[in-house]
Amino acid sequence: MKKEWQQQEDGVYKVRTCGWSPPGDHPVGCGMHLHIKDGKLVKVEGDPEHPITEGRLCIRCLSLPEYVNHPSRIIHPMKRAGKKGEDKWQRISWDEAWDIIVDKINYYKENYGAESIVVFGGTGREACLYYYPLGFAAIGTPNVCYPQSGWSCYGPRCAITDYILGAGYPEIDYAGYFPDRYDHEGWHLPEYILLWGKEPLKSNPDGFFGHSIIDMMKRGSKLIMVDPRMNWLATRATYHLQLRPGSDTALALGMLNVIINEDLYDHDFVENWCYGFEELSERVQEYPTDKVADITWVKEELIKEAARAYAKAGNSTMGWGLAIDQNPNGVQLGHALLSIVAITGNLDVPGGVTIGPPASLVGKWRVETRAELSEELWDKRIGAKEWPALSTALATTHPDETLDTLETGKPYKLRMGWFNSTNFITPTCSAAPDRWYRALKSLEFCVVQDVFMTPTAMAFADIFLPLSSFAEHDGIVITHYGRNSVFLGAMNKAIQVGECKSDVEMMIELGKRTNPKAWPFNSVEEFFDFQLKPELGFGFAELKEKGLYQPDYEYEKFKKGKLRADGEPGFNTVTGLVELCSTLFESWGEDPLPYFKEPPYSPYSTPDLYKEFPLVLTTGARNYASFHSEHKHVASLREIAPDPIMEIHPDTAKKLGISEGDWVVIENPFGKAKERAHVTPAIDPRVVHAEHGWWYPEKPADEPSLYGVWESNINTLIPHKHIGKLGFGAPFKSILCKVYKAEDQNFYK
Ligand SMILES: Nc1nc2c(c(=O)[nH]1)N[C@H]1C(S)=C(S)[C@@H](COP(=O)(O)OP(=O)(O)OC[C@H]3O[C@@H](n4cnc5c(=O)[nH]c(N)nc54)[C@H](O)[C@@H]3O)O[C@H]1N2
Ligand SMILES: Nc1nc2c(c(=O)[nH]1)N[C@H]1C(S)=C(S)[C@@H](COP(=O)(O)OP(=O)(O)OC[C@H]3O[C@@H](n4cnc5c(=O)[nH]c(N)nc54)[C@H](O)[C@@H]3O)O[C@H]1N2
Ligand SMILES: [Mo]
Repeated sequence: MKKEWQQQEDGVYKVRTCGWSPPGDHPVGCGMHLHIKDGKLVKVEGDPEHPITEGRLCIRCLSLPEYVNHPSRIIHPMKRAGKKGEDKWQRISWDEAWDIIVDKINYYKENYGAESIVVFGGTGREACLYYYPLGFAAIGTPNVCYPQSGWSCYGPRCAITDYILGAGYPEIDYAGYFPDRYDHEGWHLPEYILLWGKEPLKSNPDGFFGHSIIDMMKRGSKLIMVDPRMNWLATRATYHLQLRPGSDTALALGMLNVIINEDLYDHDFVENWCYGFEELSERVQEYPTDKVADITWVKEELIKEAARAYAKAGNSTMGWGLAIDQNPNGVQLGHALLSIVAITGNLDVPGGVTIGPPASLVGKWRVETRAELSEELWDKRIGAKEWPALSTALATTHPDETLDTLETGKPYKLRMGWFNSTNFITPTCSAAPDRWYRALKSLEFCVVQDVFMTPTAMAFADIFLPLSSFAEHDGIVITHYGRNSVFLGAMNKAIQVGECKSDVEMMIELGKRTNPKAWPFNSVEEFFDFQLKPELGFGFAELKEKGLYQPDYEYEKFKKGKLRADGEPGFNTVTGLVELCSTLFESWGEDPLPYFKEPPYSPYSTPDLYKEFPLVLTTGARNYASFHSEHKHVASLREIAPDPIMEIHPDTAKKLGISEGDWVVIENPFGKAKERAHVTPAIDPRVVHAEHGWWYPEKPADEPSLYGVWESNINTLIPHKHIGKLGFGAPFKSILCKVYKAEDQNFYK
């Protein structure tokens, strides 16, 4: 029977869907039609009726048929048939795979306790909703690990928001909640959009559809960009504050200095809804704009003008990006940015910054499954006691402590690993991947779920479980992982490739074998009904018919008692107010007010090292053609981005004898990586930028090559455990390095 979301035309079967992963993506839920012919995905087209993306798609979705039909995909379960690190595998059945895995889980639980098993998961792909229950309720371990040093993605921003605002993830108000979008009555166009360390055109981060920025620019919004690199948006910005990487907190405090001293703040909001304004006012006196200009390399007048423009506007919004998280001083930065938004009266108002309710929509089940673990077992979670600020907000281990545990066997030895959605010895989800690589060798038995063979799977997997792409499975997309979701979308299965299964299918199948009472679902539909019905009153079949569901938004929730569990007006914090001065930070031994601290390695914190390593390195700004380590084997995407690119200013390049396209070595005392120089005035002469995520599927698979994973491994330059006092943030976006032309220019020989 023809459904609303399926159509038949000229032998082509079209399925309407909202994408998530794999291949990697954050939950943007881009609307598209998958064209299926003879059981094969042949084409992808944007869905013009999708209220957010309106038919627009990026090249990663457009090239999905190449990814899905790729000859090197692994489409059956496999077990290792040689030594670890050797490219020898044997095809097995799902039943055999589950038998081996369940035997091993039982063996480690009985002999060493469930805590000897660790589940690793990567960024906010669909899998990130499910690796917690996979660990807590199917495997039964408290150790679920997001291995990026300092948990440096999204988690810090969410935790800061929980502690300072008691609310769900703050996002630019782009009218995403409303079916009539920008025409919605009561919605206002933001006059200024402040984008801080975020480039949403390329990244669509955390479920925010980046081209909404363009939509709003077309309607008249102006931009303030805070970014050490010139990019497309910065060229169109009214103000571009091209700061020294890692000096951000000083800049934010300098802007607060202007806003407070020039009396540009919203008195009503500050008096009624903020705690600690006096203390904050005193603190910002330590950051006059001349001093801040010296620290940040941004002209004093520009800092003043941008702060004034933002504060004086009728309403302004703010998008904060990864540069907040990847900074050991990032908690203070996030605190300062939320303070700017709050005291200028831009919180939870039309065209300002939206905030979600404290409890997330649908996604909260993932963390609640920890009720399956005894208190005694939960107490064994690695690093939880040592890092309470991190472990209160996030249900994982502390990433850096997890590496220490692997290296030392303390407080206990980890023996089994499950890699759910991370390929983290490539320069992705870890600092010091060379150390992780050596330490992970101590794991006796590992399971990897993935679509393709990766360096991580090649090095560690004993069992490889083949994963289906989003074209091949049912699912739900929840923007912002449920914390401030503008919509929920249906992912509709259109095809089956080999014996591949989704994360949800695998999790349920394993759970049924290991802990059946927690997994009563007889189908994925039943599972999604269980997720949706209590919150929304409708199930998965209805979501499929609708295509997507927008929940609407209520502004000024803090005035109406809609943010607190007790129904009182205010915010869900200790004081009931926006905590400009944080009672929780103080209770954890941290300064309750934002302050600037130099990056651990910088021209000013390590001047001697700076003499030998005279460039500030920032890494990982996104490009359209890949998602972290993914897509390197998709030929048409590789044609767009064939090599790892580092950016260097023409003056610096000239001094170093480097020309456009040269292979160069980027080096510091921790490690080195080879990338290709792009000589560009878009970057400050004192700063370089290098891409992350590079490996080479075309290079030898066997160890020691592991697909050339060590050749361009930029994360070997990022040291382990240089994290903030509360356990968050690491210097991925600001470290020192030197750069020289590589002796061997024939990289792909
Ligand atoms: N130097 C530097 N390093 C960085 C960054 C940076 O800016 N600079 N950014 C960091 C950030 S923010 C992050 S979040 C990390 C990301 O790091 P990771 O999330 O570890 O990224 P990948 O290495 O791409 O690993 C993802 C693996 O999961 C597979 N996969 C894709 N989709 C799915 C799915 O739905 N389910 C499952 N089970 N698997 C899937 C992919 O094929 C891939 O092999 O990288 C970090 N690394
Ligand atoms: N195409 C694609 N999209 C992705 C990803 C991907 O790999 N590919 N990864 C996803 C993931 S996991 C994440 S977390 C998001 C991240 O997405 P974003 O939050 O947008 O972060 P980035 O792209 O890392 O960097 C954004 C900007 O920060 C600037 N920047 C660098 N250092 C600093 C600094 O010290 N201070 C400031 N203020 N700015 C700095 C960079 O120049 C860049 O323009 O993207 C997601 N989307
Ligand atoms: Mo991320």
